[in-house]
Amino acid sequence: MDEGVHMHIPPDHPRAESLRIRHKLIEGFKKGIVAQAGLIAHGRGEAFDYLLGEKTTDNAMKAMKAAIAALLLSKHPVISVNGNTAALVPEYVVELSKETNAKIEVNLFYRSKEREVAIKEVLLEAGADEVLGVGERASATIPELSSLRRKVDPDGILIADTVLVPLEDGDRTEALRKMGKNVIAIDLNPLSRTARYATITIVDNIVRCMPKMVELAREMKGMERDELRGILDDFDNGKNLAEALDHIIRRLGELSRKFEKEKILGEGL
Ligand code: PTJ
Repeated sequence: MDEGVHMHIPPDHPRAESLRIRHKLIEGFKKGIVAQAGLIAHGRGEAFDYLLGEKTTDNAMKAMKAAIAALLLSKHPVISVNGNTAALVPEYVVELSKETNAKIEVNLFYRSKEREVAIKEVLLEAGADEVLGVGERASATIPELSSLRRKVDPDGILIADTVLVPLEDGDRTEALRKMGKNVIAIDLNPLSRTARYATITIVDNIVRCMPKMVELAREMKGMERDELRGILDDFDNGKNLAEALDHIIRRLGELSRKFEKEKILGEGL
């Protein structure tokens, strides 16, 4: 059965929102936007989101503020877009690019001509004026990177000082850092190589944090450069990742005690 056609999500289903997001990805996959592996990557993200409590944490907010400060202070900020990001939050990618004067570039791990073009189309439909990194435009190369993510636009990621990379693989984050760029990662997995290599890691779901980042950009773009610099200098990614892990540990501890008390485990067996 084609669950895309027959799927009906009851609005009172306790996990309706999560099902709606899955459905967006399945639709994105059918339209040639999302890679097969993108569906699997989403499952890993969901698992970490469960552990986090499916809410934006204080430490994610702190990372978002530092990220917006970095984007606003940069000369050539670029938002890198892959299949999952294009399927889930295309309009917020466009809004964020407008609020921070960042370019938008398609950059794919599983690069194919058809997917590049399909993703560009989604972004143009969402209101983008320009989309870099498609076809002949991806003519420059990130050194020391063997995946197809190495192909970048000479007017975009190649000359960027700051790159926002939602849902990333660790290799490219490392390569971009070696090129002296600031990397802002959005990754629900605080243990990933991406999370550890990035300059700023936002441990949150892209569907929750992208709208918040647009709001923050609107609030912060009137700030003095010194104030923005202060926010960025105060941010410590190692400390922030540790806080994300501590949040999960604390939460699981509380749940464990709750389950024990309520004898939820084994109930009805
Ligand atoms: O579109 P392409 O060709 O560039 O391919 C994209 C994928 C995602 C398939 C590719 O980059 C990949 O394989 O990524 P990884 O190594 O699986 O890493 C994806 C990371 O994103 C994982 O650590 C997930 O926890 C995280 N993730 C998944 N969904 C979300 C997420 N983080 C934030 N928000 C999400 N919705």
